[in-house]
Amino acid sequence: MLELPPIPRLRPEDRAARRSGLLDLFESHVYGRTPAGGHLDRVAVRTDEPVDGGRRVELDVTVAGPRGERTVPVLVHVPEGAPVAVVVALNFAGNHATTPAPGVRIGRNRDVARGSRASRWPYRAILGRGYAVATAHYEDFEIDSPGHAVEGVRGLFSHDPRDPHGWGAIGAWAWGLSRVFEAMAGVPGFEPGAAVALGHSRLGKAALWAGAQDGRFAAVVANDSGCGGAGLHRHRAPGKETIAAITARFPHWFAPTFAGYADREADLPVDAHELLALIAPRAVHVASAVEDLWADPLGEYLATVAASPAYEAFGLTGTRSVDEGSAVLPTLGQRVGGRLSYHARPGGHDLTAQDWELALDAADDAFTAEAAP
Ligand code: GTR
Repeated sequence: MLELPPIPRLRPEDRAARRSGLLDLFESHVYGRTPAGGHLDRVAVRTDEPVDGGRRVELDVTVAGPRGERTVPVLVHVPEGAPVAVVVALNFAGNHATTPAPGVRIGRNRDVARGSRASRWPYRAILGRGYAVATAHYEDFEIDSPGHAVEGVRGLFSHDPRDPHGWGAIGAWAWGLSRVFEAMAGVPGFEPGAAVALGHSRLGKAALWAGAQDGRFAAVVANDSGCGGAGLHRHRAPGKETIAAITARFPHWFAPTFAGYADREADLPVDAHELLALIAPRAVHVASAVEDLWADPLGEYLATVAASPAYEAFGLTGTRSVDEGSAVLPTLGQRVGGRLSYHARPGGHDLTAQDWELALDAADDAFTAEAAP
């Protein structure tokens, strides 16, 4: 029996206090506190050229904190005409890995081939749907291994690795997503419209945490985000990643306190459905791949079911009504729900063209169909 902290039915005047209490719990027990005092410092345009369906723009984005600054290359694709929204998404291997285009500058991963991850970045299709997309290599914000906190974004602030509530790399990547969004104002002649934070896997965790903290993201897409993302910690399933497993391999992702919940999932004061609820009434789309047992697809779906009351309180729909929120996955390849939605597709851990298509359907619905409250 899955016992979760309930989503209370609140009077509108009590929502702000509940929201800040929940944010505080996620900061203290999961991701750590994002320090104040950082900002986007400046944006320089390096290249701006036409591509099939729009333009490709490369930016140098300089972010700063009290102890210094760093410059991150950002690759932007802009559609023809006014975009519906801009999708802000970090990538794993470098901007040049997202496209075979010869002009895109090679990043820190010199041995990664141009376009080697292009299947995850169907730019032509995204532009065709009227969306802009901005990406940066996640390790340009924060190196993804323990002991490197001084080299990345966290090093721009005073960072004490012994602080039990200090922020981890997921917090730094989430911070980076907000700065990339702000940098879009530096793209000549571009009005971004709404913003969507999107991420796959560990970067899906970061997208959710960015959306929970930054209300300027009108929608969040978390693809195969699993443990520490949309997956319910309290859901038991064979082969899934647990708090013990994730904090042993990736201690640098979270606040040090989080590891204390290894094998004590029921004691964690929050669970993933409350992370989704923090984003309500803004749109959330959770995506799973049915063979990706490590990310626990059913635990991700059940998080959306459990978070649905937070949307229903605004007169919006989640996924609870789907088959009365039964404990089986909805039909593969179909998006279910409303402002909070879900899909599972066949296959394994990946970000595919089908994932993008269904995610952009969710964004289309959020920006056009269900009127904003
Ligand atoms: C795995 C990790 C997952 C997920 C994934 C990824 O090794 O255990 O939590 O984040 O990496 O980012 O691809």
